[in-house]
Amino acid sequence: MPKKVALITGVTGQDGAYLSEFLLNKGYEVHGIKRRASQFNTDRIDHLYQDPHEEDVNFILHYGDLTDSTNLTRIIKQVQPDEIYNLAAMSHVHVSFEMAEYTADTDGMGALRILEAVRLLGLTNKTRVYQASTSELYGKVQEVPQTETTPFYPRSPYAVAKMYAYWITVNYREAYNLFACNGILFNHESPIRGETFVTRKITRATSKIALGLQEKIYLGNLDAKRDWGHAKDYVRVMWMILQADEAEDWVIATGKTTSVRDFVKMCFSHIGISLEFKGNGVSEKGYVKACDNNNYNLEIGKEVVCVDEKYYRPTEVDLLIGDATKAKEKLGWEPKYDLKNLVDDMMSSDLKLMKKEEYLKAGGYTIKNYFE
Ligand code: NDP
Ligand code: GDR
Repeated sequence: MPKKVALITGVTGQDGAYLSEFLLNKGYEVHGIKRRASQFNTDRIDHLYQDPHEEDVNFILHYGDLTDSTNLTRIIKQVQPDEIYNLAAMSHVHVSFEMAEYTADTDGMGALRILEAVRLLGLTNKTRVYQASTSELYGKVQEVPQTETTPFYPRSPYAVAKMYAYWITVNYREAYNLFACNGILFNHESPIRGETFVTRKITRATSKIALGLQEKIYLGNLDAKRDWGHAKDYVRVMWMILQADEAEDWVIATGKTTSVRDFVKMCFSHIGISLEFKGNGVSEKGYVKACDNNNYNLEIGKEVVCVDEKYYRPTEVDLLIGDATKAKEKLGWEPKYDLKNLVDDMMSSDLKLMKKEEYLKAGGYTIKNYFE
């Protein structure tokens, strides 16, 4: 059997890294598109790197960008993929309000550029396309839990761009019989989640506060509720979606929702510290209520969480909770991680990282050394 060939856009991101590992383990030849950057941006996939001078190389990187259709067309022509996973995106909802046009170009038009390249290259019968759609499409709450039939009401430039990508994927499926699917994935996190998404921001800060490297964390809306799963569970289902008999759209979620405030409490509780919150809105604060861990010397009553309204969004998505019944019944997908396991995984990893930082700081190694 010849090896299956996959092309992943956004290979340097959280999902791109886990998906690459997953597909390589399945025996795929994996091609990834990475952006040129002034510094190495491949931390998440460095462990998968294979020297191109060796024989039988199965992990191959190409420079590219979703805003450049000639580049995308050339890579797809060269790679002749059986499966394309379009994961690349300007994926930060808050930042999309600052970079609305770029977000539309990358997240919306980028999907069209991929689909159109597949069509123009005559690959519609060969290549299957996965589009990284999102629970942000639901936006303003219409119904809960959200399913494949819940109406969309996007609440950010990011979500509006992703809505175009969603429908153009459906349209290419219907118009050209292309095997193109949307995975409507709810939030999924991991130890390699980007540091400015709220879960990772919290696990990093909790670890730093516990080790005395940081005083407190500033957050935005503590009332927002999200359905958080583990990225490892979610990349597995991306692959399952493209192995299905029919091209369809799928909701992927855990079915449980948790507020940002409770997520903070869970992270502190992982290290034996309980918090209490007082006040509301911008004046709400989180204090240490009890500390049952002798390794961490946090005094009772210490203020560790504050609200800064600069993290509020012009329009917010208040409540996401997904119903993945269709994927469970038709694809046989089941998540292996629950929220507690996710918190444990992220906290253990960030505690290790921050201990390394503490060690380097104690030894006098800081970024300032470069400029002295
Ligand atoms: P990340 O932000 O971690 O990764 C995004 C990837 O896209 C990075 O590799 C980034 O490159 C790349 N990228 C950004 N802009 C461009 C561009 N113009 N051209 C080419 N590549 C680009 O996102 P995730 O891994 O978390 O998410 C993967 C996809 O799934 C995204 O499309 C996201 O919108 C979507 N999604 C994510 C969910 C989640 O909870 N994680 C939930 C639902 C959908 P670089 O490393 O150089 O920045
Ligand atoms: P989200 O993730 O917007 O759901 O998009 P994020 O972690 O950024 O925000 C989740 C919720 O937390 C609230 N929040 C904060 N968010 C951030 N980033 N920083 C803060 O300090 C903070 N304080 C409170 C937010 O207001 C929000 O309600 C993610 C991305 O991965 C998208 O690409 C993906 O499509 C969706 O998940 C599903």
